[in-house]
Amino acid sequence: MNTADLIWMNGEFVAWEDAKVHVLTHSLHYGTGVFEGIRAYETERGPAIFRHLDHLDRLRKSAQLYYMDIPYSTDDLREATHELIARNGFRSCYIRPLAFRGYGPMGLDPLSNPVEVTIAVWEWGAYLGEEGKRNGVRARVSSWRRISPESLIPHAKACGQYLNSVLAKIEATKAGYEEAILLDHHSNVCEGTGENVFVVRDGTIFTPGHSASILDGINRKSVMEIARDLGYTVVERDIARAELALADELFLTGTAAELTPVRSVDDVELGPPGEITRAIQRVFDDALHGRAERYREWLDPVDVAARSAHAAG
Ligand code: PPE
Repeated sequence: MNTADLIWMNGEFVAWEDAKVHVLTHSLHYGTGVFEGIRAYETERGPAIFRHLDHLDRLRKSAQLYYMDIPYSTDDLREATHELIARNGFRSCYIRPLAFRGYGPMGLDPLSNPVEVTIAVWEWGAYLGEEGKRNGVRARVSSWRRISPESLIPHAKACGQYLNSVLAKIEATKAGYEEAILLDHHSNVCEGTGENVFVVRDGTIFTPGHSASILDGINRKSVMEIARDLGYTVVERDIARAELALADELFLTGTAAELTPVRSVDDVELGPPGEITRAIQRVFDDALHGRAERYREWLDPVDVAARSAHAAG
C-alpha cells in the first residue's frame, strides 16, 4: 500500500513504521474501535478536506454509542489532520482517524481500557477501480444480511461491525464481482460493503432511509443535495431487491468509492452509466475538487504554505 512519512498517534507525530500497538490491544481482540474515512482533494487553493467536521462529528457519535470518550476535542483532531497532511506533503489523500480501546485488562468489559486515537493518511486511488468509476462495476446481492439494529448499531462506524462487510466483500470478489449489495433484516435493499446505494427509475432517484440499517453516509447526503439542486426528485423509502435489477440506473456513494455507477446486478445488465448518474457525478466531482462555488463550504482547506512557513520559522 502507499505509505506516508508520519502518522498522528495519541497527540504525537510518529514515523509510519513506529505507529505500533501491543498484541493485547483490546480492539484487536473484540473490535472495540470506531473510525472514519475522509478524503482530501487537490484544489486550486491546495489540499482541501471534504466535509471534515461532519466526519469528525460522526466519529464522536460512533464513539459515544460504544461508551468511548475521545480524549481530544474536534478542534484538536482537525488541527492534527491539517498538520499531518502538510507534514506529509500530500496534495490529496485518504484520511483514517481511529479511536480504539487500547492495552489494558482483557475480557469484555472495556470501560477501564484507555481510548487511544490515531490518524493516518495515505494516497488512495479509485476504490473500485478507475474503470469502475467511469463505466460502472458489477455487483451481486450478498447472501449476508447487513447487521441488524437488534444486534449491533448500523449507524455507528465501528470496527467490529465491519466483519459483516468483510464477509460480503469476500463472497462477492471470489465470485468475480467487484462489489456486494446487502439487504437488511427485512430483506429490503440496504447498502454496499462500504457505500450507500441509489436506484434511478423513471427519472426519480430512490435510496433507503435510516430505518433500513444504513450508515448515514456523508456522500449520500451530499449527493442527495446535489441531485435536488439539479432538479431531480429524491425519495427515501424501502427498496425491494427486484428494484435493483429493474432500475434504469444504479450507483453507489462513499468516501472511498466516491460516486461509482453499477452496470450489472446479479448478472442482469443495466448498461453503461446513465444520464442522471453522469449529471450528478459531474457536479459531485466538481464539488469535491473545489470547482463548484455553490458547494465551497463543504471544503476545509489546509493552509500548507502557512504551516511550512511556521515550521521553517
Ligand atoms: N456504508 C458503509 C458500511 C460504509 O463503510 C461507508 C463508508 C458508507 C456507507 C458511506 O459513507 P460516507 O463515506 O460517509 O459517504 N465506507 C468507508 C470505509 C471504506 C473502507 O474500505 O475502509 C469509506 O468510504 O471511507
